Amino acid sequence: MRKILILFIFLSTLFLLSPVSAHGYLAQLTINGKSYTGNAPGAQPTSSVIRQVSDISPVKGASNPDLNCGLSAQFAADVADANPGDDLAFDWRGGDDQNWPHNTGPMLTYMTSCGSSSCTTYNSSSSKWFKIQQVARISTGGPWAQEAVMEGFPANVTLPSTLAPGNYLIRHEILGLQGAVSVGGAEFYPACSQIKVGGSQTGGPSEDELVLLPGAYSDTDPGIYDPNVYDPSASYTFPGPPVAAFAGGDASGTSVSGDASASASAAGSSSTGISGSGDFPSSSPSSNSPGSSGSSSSSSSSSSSNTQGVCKLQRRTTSSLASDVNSDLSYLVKVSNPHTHKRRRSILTGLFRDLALVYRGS
Ligand SMILES: [Cu+2]
Repeated sequence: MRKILILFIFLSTLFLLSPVSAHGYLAQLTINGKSYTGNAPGAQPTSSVIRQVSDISPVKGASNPDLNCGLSAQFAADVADANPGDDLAFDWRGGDDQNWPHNTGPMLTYMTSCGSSSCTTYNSSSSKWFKIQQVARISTGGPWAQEAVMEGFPANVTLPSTLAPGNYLIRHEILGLQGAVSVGGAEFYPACSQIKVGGSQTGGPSEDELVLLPGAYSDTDPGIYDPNVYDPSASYTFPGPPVAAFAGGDASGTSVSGDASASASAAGSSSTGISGSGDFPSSSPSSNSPGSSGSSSSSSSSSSSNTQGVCKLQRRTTSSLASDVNSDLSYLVKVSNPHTHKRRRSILTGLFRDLALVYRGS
């Protein structure tokens, strides 16, 4: 009987721990069919347009400096060419190239101007960002658009059709709200890509649509601390500023096409072409001091290192637990990767049922 109890405790622990260690990163960006590969966290960096982050773990805390572009984000060597109205596809992956592990929470897209020179050495830590798109549940009571990313589809975003030419960072962000029923439970996954927009449009945000990141969010914002996150009929309030008017305004946050199981193509495409107000800041922010050599990595806060420490600890705990288990259970470890939650859940449910029968029968 004691053996069964120990087994039961192990299984419960594995079940509780492993989703926590399931995180990920932006592995690829595709612009009008042309793909740019990102560097996995920790990998020797190769030329990319996606700024490499140091770990697949999330940024924790709305005021964490790494909210800017991800954990200790580094400058990338390349820039991707794009044009107003282009379709972008953000392909997020879990660690070990598994599917993205989460399906709860919105996805938001911001941009900022790198000024007159290329984004390759642009420090965005004090930059002013504007929002061009945001998606939540695909319909009232329906799944989150993020669900499609979990199923292996990229998240689709369309550049505003009137976007003025220039050097931009595009910041695609997934919010993991699976723990958002507690204050501080939200997981932030921002990823910055360096693009150069061509054309001769004149659109841009107005001054009051610009925000700092961190700065635009608070840990107690209704869309970040959300006790009703698992209630499908509950309304959701996006954090941060509204979608910039020239990018379609708030309408782009709710107009979605297709269901999440078929495509993550949520909104984006709804840039309505409202002509820009023309007061988009054309010079780079004064805080972007020419001598600043580091990216946001220099401002990596202790809280983010703690976050990574905790995540690594959790991974270690899970794997050492796994190595302790007897060989009969080794297949459980094999299916404990992030994108087989459902399958593992049903296997575990079956095992629990069997254990309960054994228990009752003994
Ligand atoms: Cu995660």
